[in-house]
Amino acid sequence: PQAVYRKDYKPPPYLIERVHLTFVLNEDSTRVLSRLSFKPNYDGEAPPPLPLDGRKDVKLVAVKVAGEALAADSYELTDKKLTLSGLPKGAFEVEIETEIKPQENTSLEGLYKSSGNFVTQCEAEGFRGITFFLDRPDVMAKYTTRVEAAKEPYPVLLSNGNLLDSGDLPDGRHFAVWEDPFPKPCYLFALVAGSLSLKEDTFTTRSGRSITLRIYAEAKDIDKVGHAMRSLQKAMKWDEDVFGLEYDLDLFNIVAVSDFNMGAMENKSLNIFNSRLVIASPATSSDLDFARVEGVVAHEYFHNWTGNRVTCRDWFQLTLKEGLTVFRDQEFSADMNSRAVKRIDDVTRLRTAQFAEDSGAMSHPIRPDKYIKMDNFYTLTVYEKGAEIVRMYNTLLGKEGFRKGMDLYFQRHDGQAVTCDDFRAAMADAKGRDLSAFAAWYGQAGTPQVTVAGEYDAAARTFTLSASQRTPPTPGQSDKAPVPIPIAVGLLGADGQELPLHLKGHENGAAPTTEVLLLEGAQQEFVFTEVSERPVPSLLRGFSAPVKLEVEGQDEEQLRFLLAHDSDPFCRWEAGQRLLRSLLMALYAAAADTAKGESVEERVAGAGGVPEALVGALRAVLDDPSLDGAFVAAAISLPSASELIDDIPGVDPVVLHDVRQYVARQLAEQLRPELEAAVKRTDSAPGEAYSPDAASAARRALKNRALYYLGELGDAEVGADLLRRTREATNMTDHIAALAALIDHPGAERDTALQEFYEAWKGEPLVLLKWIGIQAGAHVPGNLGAVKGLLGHPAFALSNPNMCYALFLSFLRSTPNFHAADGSGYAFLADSILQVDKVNRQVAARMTGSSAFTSVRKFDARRQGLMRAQLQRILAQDGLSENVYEIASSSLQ
Ligand code: HT7
Ligand code: ZN
Repeated sequence: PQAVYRKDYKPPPYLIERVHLTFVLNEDSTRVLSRLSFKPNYDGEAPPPLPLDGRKDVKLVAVKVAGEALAADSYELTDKKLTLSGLPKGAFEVEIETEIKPQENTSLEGLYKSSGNFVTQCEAEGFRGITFFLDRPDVMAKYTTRVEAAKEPYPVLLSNGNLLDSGDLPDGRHFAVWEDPFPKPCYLFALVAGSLSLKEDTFTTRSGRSITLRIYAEAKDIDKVGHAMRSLQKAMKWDEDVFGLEYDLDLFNIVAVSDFNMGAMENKSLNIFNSRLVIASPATSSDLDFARVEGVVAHEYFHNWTGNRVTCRDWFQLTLKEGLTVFRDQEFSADMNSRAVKRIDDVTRLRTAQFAEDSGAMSHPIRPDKYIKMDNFYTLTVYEKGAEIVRMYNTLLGKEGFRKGMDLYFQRHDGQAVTCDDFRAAMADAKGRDLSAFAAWYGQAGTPQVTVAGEYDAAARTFTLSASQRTPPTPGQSDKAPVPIPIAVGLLGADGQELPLHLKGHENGAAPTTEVLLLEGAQQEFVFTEVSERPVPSLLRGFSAPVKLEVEGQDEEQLRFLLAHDSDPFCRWEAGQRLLRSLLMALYAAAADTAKGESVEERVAGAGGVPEALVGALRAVLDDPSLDGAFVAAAISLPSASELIDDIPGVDPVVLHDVRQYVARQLAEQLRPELEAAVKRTDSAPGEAYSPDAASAARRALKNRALYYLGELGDAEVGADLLRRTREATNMTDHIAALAALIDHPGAERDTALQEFYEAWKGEPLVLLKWIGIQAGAHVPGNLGAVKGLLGHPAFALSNPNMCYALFLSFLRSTPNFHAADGSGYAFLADSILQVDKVNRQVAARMTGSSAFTSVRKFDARRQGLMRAQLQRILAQDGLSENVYEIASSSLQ
């Protein structure tokens, strides 16, 4: 397979101004007629050849240039290109007729069928699976789309923009013509034809225009789209209030489909969603589902400006739209719910999954330098780390400065396809600030490690922070330069109060309680003056940069102090996490030393187990009724194994898992009265109506975290209580949490709860995803047989991405089974990747990329050998997709 390099970018030789498409949809095949108006974009006199992107399964029926059929020597057709030559000077029209078979398209790229409906997915390079085209985002054109289909099975015919015309045709067929007045790249093209129900509402913009909002879903789900509709309305209002951005058409459509490779797609005025991110009801959806629907509906809506009106010049710039839009959706959710808890959740995700990506075989900068399949670069790095880079501009420029930068960005680039440098320039120019050093964040992979040491000089009343940074080498990038790192800092006095800050060189009369230090070089010192007492520093407040922080001289007492007093909720939570992390690391070292006892339990207990001081600090948090329940739930949660693995060379993942379980059990035993009290305090009253609002969700978060810990006791009484809770739950959050607390404890309650869950929800595929996921992720050793059994269960379908993710990605989290010492878990994953690859290459690649296979080197020698053998087996497969090839081959290097 051929890689594409960022350095090779060249503008296209021609641009397309107008696109007229006609889709004739039929049961056996679809005809696509495309009329394209080209204009030259080349230098010189002689028209160069025009290479149009295509795919093997797109059958060329006819091609004309300027109304004339092309002679055989004027075009060349290969599996991937249709190249036209001998073209006229100046502007000209090309007409292309193709035939495709959406009903046989299981890749879910281009035009395909889902639950009997026709749908498209064109990002990143799916449009070329429909017709031959300049399938690249810097070719922006105005589209008119005519859709023709049989009326009875496909009463709804949709495309981008405004409906121009519609009517009946002979033979029970009908048509609709849509026109999109905004120029767009083809990846934002969309078409839907099917039998769908509709919920309609409106939104009045700040300039008084009434926008029609429509959500389409299968009839059985249409009563569950209210939350998505409210989320859309809130998002539209928020974008006006915060960024002054108003919706630009009179109609906004969302369509929910059940077969979709990713979460959703921001096609201009016709967003297409994975149904799991639209459909929500208290009985069938958890609080997390409600929050995700709100966040993703907003994310896709926000793309209308950040992605659609201003798009990417090339796919290497993907973070331009995704990093920025993730930042926007994070801020939206923070404003709608608890800002502190949202930040903690986002940082947890970054540290658990993105940091692992940054230190694995597929490590890449937020703006990658090369790819084989662009689909493999819709990653946590491009999205989540990209959002952190945008957040750093916000931190440095302040809210108003950032808004000015956004205004300038739109003023300069509306209607254009631009680069990450253009965005950074707008941010810099808006406030006259030099942000050129931030270029390093776009080109450098890996997570910087920052070390900070503090020194108090009582006589001089100064406190000096010495900060240094280092980024470890990543594959293909051994030398790393320093990057600019904003470190938000506060200083706490002995009474836990914040001290006023006087940063040397920054004196301007004000004495804030948080200062943002900018670490630009490899090493730097920052001096605070007028510091009246030896302070406890609160560092990296709000997680002001995506780095790993080590604080020299920070002892457990200081961390307990910060956990009890820090006014910055992120740092308060982080203090607890640091205490837990260092405990887990110490216990792992003991557990891995087989000379120290027979079992992991013995070795860990011999090392002192969980210290009383830590239990006491967590007890104080649990008992503090003034704290948000979701914050408490996060504060008593253990850091994920994947966060720890990077710091344990040659880790034995099962021993690490056992250590985490041991600590969880110890905490449950020692905090039992407080956990039970928390459950009692937060339990819903009988018959209480469910509400997804932040305060109610926070109560449930604490209750269910406490129940999880209690479940770890494996106590018969708790087991019976959990089973009762699965039966009496009035909402899915509580039902699934009780089942999750039972799932690792074999016994009658677990089996009964699983069986009853299935019986209750067997008609609801979206709910069964939870049932599949919870079983596949169970930590019960020897569970692989049960997981294999799920593959043959009537609830499971390999062709449905959601089902694959629920089963296979959950299995990856089942450490004792996935990492089983005999290699059976790895073999199962490899078999499954190969099987899925034949049906859907994007899903197979996601299964490969999300697994430990991309981090082989982090594990013990035996497991490395077992994983490598499976990667070799995958690579030896005939007909392996380029998607899986790219990830598997990088993982072996
Ligand atoms: N922009 C959307 C990306 C997307 C996608 C990419 C590759 C393959 C399938 C896909 N479906 C959607 C989603 C988003 O970030 O908003
Ligand atoms: Zn996006």
